[in-house]
This record gives sequence, structure tokens and C-alpha cells, in this order.
Amino acid sequence: MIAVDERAERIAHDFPILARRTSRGKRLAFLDSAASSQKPRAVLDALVNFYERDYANIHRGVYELAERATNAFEGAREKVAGFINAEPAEIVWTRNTTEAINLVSFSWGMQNLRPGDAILTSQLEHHSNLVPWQLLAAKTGAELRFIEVDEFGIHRLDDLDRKLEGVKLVAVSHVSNSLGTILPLAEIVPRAHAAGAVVLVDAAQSVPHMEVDVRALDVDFLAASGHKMCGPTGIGFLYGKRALLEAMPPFLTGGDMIKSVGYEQTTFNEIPWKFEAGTSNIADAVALGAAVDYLQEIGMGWIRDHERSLTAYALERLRELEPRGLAVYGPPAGTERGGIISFNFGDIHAHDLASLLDVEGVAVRAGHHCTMPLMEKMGWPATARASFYLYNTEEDVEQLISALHKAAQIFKLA
Ligand code: C6P
Repeated sequence: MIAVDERAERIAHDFPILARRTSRGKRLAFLDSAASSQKPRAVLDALVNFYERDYANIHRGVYELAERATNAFEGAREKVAGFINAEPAEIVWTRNTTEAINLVSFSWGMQNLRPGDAILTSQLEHHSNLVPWQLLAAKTGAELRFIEVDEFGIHRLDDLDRKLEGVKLVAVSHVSNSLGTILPLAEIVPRAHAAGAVVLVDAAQSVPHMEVDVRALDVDFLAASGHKMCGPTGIGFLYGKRALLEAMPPFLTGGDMIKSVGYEQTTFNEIPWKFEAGTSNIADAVALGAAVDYLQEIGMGWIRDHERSLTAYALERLRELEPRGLAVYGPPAGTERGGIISFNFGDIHAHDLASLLDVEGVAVRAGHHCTMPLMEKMGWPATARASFYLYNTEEDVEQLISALHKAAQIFKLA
């Protein structure tokens, strides 16, 4: 048993859903945290407690309850800011990563891009970090370019260098949701800045799993989702450097984002509220603050180490199925990757495979993982994907391996 596994077993007890059996009476091996993570009791309690004790609308009332709600909401912003080493004013609440990227595309992009400019993204991006740039390019006349990835999904830095001319924005993910590739931001960001570009990082798959320090990375924008980091759905955030956010026009308009309004014109609120029109998702933001407390208490360093060991163990165990036709994708074994493993098994379609695993209590995602262009480039119609988080243990990996052996028997693979 790996050394950190006992702690993960204890952690799993914090997540009520993980104790549930499937309808077939199987132990649940939840290996789909890249899609959305489960929630610990501390976060569920924070949500209920806030509604039961502190709930009112924020930034408006002068009564005690409204002040408590405002303090909890802004306190959660401070926690998120501290988590990634930002200032609270640099954290804008959004619904999720997707909305955060759209905010930058609409607000910064429409203000800063012209025909002749270019946006540089990569070939392995999630649709959320691709479609907004396609639309922005169409609206502004800017060109959209892609950093090539090799057959392991690793970025070719020579290709990045070749394509930086005229680039105003580099928009890349930190960790690929389909392959687990960790992008070399330390290489990409200085090169992009030297070329005069602003850098946006889609951190949906990194902020929940490793220490992310926006100052050390020197990124200009960073987007993440609460639901992938033990928080509730419907809340995420955009980090933006103060000067950039201050210079940007608002995204949505209406209440709370204004300083003063006349019949003819309006002056806008300061950052971050300038970008938060209407009543916010108050309670979920507060619960995300509790999720940050929970993760920090465990330690992001420990979480990363745990996922690294578990992923290495899973890759090693999966090798025993290679003679029967199992193919694992992404960075080669022995190199750094996030806690994500995409694979196919013989000629079993990934959806059929995921259904067979489900019968055994193993929850994995199957499909294109919202990276259709990458799947097409690689020539995979779909993949099955197992992803790990702080509550997964070797037992989950054993359950996956034994379910794969059963699938091989059913499909009579060698
Ligand atoms: N990936 C997955 O199963 P939202 O939906 O806005 O919270 O996150 C979008 C998103 C953006 N970037 C990356 C790298 C992502 O992985 C995701 C979400 C999930 O892989 C659901 S498609």
C-alpha cells in the first residue's frame, strides 16, 4: 500500500456520497473528478449554515443579517484570492471557468483586438477555451492560431516560437482535461510576454489539484470552477491582474456593478464588482470559501503528491492489460502528468466500456471530453477517462483494473 493511501482513506470519509453503494450494491469507485468533484461534509454544512443563519442579499442592506452575508461573501473572495496568491479585488465571481473565459473574450478581447492581430491557443484545449476565441476572431478580424501538440499531447515549443508574431493573447490550459498533460507555463508565459501578448490560463484542471500561484506564474488572467475543487456548482472565478481589469469595460450590466446611474449615463463600480452585475450566487461563493479552507487544511502539496502516486500506480497496473489491447494516451509513463488517464480497450467503444465499468461500480467518463478537435487530430472517436482526486485510493484503482478484466472477458479480448 502506498504511504499516502491511509490518509486518502480517512479523507474519503469526509465525503458522504462516497459511502453510498450503487443500485447493484457495489462499492463506488468515483473516478470522474475531472468532470466534477464530490463535496466534503464541511462544504455541505457551510452551505446549509449560511442559509440557516446568515442569509440575506449583499452590498445593499444596512441591517445585521445583510452585513453578515456581505462579510461571508467577501470573506470567501479573500480566501480564493489567498489560495492563488492574488488580491481580493483581482477575483471576479463567475458561474464557472467557461463564463470567466467568455468574460475576458467579450470584455478584454473586443476592446483590444483588431484585424492583423492574432490569438494563440493550443490543439488540446477544452471547447471552453476554444469556442470563445473562434467567435472573438470572427467578430474582430483577428487570426486564430494553434500551438501544435505531438502524439503524446505535449506542446511543441518551437511551434510556439514560430507562431508568436503579432499575437495579442495566448490562451492555454494548465492541465489538459483529456490527456492529463501539464503545460510548461514557465516556458510559455515569458515567451508570450516577450512577444507583447497577454496570457490567459484555463486552470479548471490545475487549481483543484496543485499549488497555483498567479504571481509566480505571472499569468494575466486565470479561470477556474468551484465544482471541480470540492465546492458547489454554479460558482467559479476569474483572476485578472488589477491594471487589466481596471482598463476593461464591464461584461454584463445592471445592479451592483454601478457607482451612479442617471437617465442618460452610468459610472461603473470599482473592480471586482464592476464585473458582477445583479444578485450574485452568494451562498455558493461562501461554500466555495469553505472548500478552499478544506483543501488548504489538507495541503495542496499533499494532494498533488497523492494524485501523482496514485496515477503512477494506476498506469503501472494498466500495463497488465496491454497484451489484451488496452491503449493509454497522454504523456509517456515516467513523465509528469495530472491525475487523469485516458484510454481505450481493444475495439470496445469507450461508451460501452464506461457502461461495463459502471456495472462494477466504477464511474469514469467516456466520449470526447469537450475536446473534439483534439480527438479528431489523434484519430480517436472517443476515449474512456479515469481521473483522481484527494479521496481516491488504491482500492479504487484495484476496482478499475478488475472491472477492466471483466470487460475483456465479456468482449473476449485475447
Ligand atoms: N471539463 C470534463 O469532464 P466548466 O464547465 O465551465 O466548469 O469547466 C469547463 C472546462 C474548461 N476547461 C477545462 C480544461 C475543463 O476540463 C473544463 C471542464 C469537464 O473534462 C466537463 S466537460
